[in-house]
Amino acid sequence: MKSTLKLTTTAILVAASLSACNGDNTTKNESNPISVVDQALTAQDAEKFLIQTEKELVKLNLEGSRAAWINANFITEDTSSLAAEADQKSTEAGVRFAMQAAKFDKVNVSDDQRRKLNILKQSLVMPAPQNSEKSAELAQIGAELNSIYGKGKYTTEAGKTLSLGEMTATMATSRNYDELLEMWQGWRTISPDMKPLYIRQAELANEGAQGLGYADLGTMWRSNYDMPADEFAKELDRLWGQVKPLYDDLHCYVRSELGKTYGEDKVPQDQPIPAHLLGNMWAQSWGNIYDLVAPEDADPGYNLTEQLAKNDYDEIKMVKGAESFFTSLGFDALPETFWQRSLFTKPEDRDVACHASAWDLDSKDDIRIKMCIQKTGEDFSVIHHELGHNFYQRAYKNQPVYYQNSANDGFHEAIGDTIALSVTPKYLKEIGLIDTIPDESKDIGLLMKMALDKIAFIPFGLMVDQWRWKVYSGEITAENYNSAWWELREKYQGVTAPVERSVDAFDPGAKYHVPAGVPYSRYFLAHIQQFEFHRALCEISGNTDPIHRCSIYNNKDAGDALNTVLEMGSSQPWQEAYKVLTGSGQMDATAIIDYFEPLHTWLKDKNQGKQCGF
Ligand code: X8Z
Ligand code: ZN
Repeated sequence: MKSTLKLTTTAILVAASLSACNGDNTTKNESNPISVVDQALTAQDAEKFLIQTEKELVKLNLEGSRAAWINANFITEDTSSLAAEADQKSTEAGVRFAMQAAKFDKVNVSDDQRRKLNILKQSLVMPAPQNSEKSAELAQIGAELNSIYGKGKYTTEAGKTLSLGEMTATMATSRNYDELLEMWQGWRTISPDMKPLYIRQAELANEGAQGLGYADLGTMWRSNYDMPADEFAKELDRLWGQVKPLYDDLHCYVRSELGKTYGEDKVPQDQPIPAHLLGNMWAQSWGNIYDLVAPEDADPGYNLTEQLAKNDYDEIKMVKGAESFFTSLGFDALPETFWQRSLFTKPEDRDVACHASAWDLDSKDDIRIKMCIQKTGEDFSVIHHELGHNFYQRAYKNQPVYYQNSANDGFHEAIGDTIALSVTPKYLKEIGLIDTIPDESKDIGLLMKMALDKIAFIPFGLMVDQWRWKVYSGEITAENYNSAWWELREKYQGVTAPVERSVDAFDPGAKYHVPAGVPYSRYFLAHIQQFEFHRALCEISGNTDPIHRCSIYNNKDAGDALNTVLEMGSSQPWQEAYKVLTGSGQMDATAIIDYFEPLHTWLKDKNQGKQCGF
């Protein structure tokens, strides 16, 4: 399902954006070397082609989404096979559309037509070679990888069989070094079987990308941001450079607190942190170990998971709660079918793809989420994240199918998170989830919790695709898959495998987006963007509180501004959509840096005399 040309984005299907064409109505050969140009073609031919293709896309998308939905909700041989068939069909169509679109490279077409043609040329995430045997193989591999991940379980030494959800819960709450280690290692037993499939998938998709004129698949992925691929990679480095000093101080402080908890023999103070001690299966966000690092005297004094339980929040009430934030901004309530067709809890009797996702089946109103909700504060945020996708999908449904997508894929991931930044103590009190708003002396605690979730994530958000880009370019070869993964984990995150990894290990495969073929830079971007969006919406709402205490709840002006951007879909280069909200066409990390400034000052003080770095 990851490889379909799905111009309407679900969280897991292609986040199609478009290629660079700012102020230039012809495609540059550098980024689009498929130039089987037909000189006799005209703008009228382009129009005819785009109209016809739109009709085919609508049909393919609906068929593909239905097959993928059934497969993800009921993983069996049969549903995987049907999903693979649908995937093959839409990937083959996507490759055909891309090739046909390239024929208009030198034709004088309108800006709007050029944008649609470019979108067609760039939207496939897993392009297949033009050979039906190979496209069938690619689709089957994709289904198989998803199936291995979705069915993944581990039987403990004590003989108990655990799902990822159960292991995730233990990773979040256990403070027992050995128990954490068993969970961490246990989950990674699901992925060695993926490795041969992954090697072949990379070969086939690379061949597909090369057939479309790209050097490799990574270059194709990087070409989707209204700027040349190389510039995009540099943008990510620049943004990371802005955040890194704060990350380094957070890392230093957390490592020293973990040293106090587990002992400095277990957490050496001059080494990367063992990856199983950070409250999360992938050490990607660390909010679950807040209690271990909470600043003395600045604890806000509530725990959202406990407050949800005290207030009888079940899964549906959690989703209703998140929905009501969006409706408070002026968005219409979710349709009845959302409640009837979504999956909110993990069924006991079958395998489902539990990784949270948001779907838009028909580009009209059939929006849904699929999520095995746990009744935690963490999942309350994830629900806001998923609904952000759904409200986006509904807002751009009236765009032509080519533009039924976010401005860039980071936007899609950032919207719900932007809303979740407004889930502040003031808001929680307003909806009755807490009784008192902690005073400002507790701000460092609030900021610490948020930094563990957001700042800790940023280098992870970057390294996943650093790894894949190097795999696709051939710089990382199959025998080095795992060692290169850990080199990047150490380099960017300063975390390390807690035990030596065996030669068979394929640890990247234990992270959903790798077997699912979902590009990951989008989440890095989203973490930068959401703070810029939050700051902009807070300004529009007339906020006078410090930015980390601002909530846009109930503010229709902020809702209108947000809706303007959502409705645009991908009809404009993302820089234009960015300007609508932030006034600037360039991403910038100063909003996130400013947000955490009081914490950064505090961390620098606490880290004095400590040995930092990894
Ligand atoms: O995959 C997701 C969402 C669905 S698009 C739940 N996220 C990334 C992850 O879990 O790794 C959200 C944050 C990062
Ligand atoms: Zn998402």
